[in-house]
Amino acid sequence: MRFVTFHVQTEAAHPHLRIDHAHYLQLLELMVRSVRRFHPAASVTVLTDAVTDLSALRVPVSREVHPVDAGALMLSRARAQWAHLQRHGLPEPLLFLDTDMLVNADLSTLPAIHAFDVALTVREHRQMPINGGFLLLNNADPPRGLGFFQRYLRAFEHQAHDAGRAAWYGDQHALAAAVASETDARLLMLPCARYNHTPGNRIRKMRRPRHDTAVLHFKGDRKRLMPIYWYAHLAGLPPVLGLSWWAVRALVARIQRRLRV
Ligand SMILES: [Mn+2]
Repeated sequence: MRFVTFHVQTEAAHPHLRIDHAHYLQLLELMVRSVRRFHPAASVTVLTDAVTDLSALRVPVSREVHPVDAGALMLSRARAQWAHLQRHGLPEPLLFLDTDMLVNADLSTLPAIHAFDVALTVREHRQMPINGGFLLLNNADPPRGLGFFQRYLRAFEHQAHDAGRAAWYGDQHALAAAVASETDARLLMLPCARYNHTPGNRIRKMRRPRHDTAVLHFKGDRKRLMPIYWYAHLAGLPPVLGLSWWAVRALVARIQRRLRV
């Protein structure tokens, strides 16, 4: 199984939040570690642009450069994903996932359990029922999954005259449109509660391990919680030790920031 994410160093930060590149790389690194914890042999590819500096990453990733329009990040991501698929095909199942996610279970069992070409995560949300952070393509019948992706990208390009949508959330509208009109690919709709879970935005929500959750998604300012969950439940330390380790690191980082300004 292969894992592919997207990250660029850009000033056009998400409207809901501003976190700097160094911080994003830390999250990306934890995401990669979580993938490797449950899939030791898996490769992780980062789709990025020519100028983004990934040298601070302390985990092995394949860097793949694509053209990126900072004003249309999500559309650029979809185009880069499509270019990746055209370049490599689907020799194995491939999961496109966000950098602000932690993998919390072995996902390679999904293709063994279900017959599908494309797996997406759905939630109760009228405008955006499908979250764009999780898109799994199975390799059982590659043309079907690739066909779906091409129709998704076409739907995205079609609505991209709306500049806001090309920047953020356009992927989710386009996915919903592609799903609604799909006739060929076998779609597997997975519950967000299990495969794309957004935890409560409280530090205390990180206390317990989520054994029922295969993927955690630290949206918006939940990103600050991602290292806490990692150190408490995935780093391989006893939770109390992991949490203490996180607390010491957070304190040191805060002091370093103070000293710098
Ligand atoms: Mn995300």
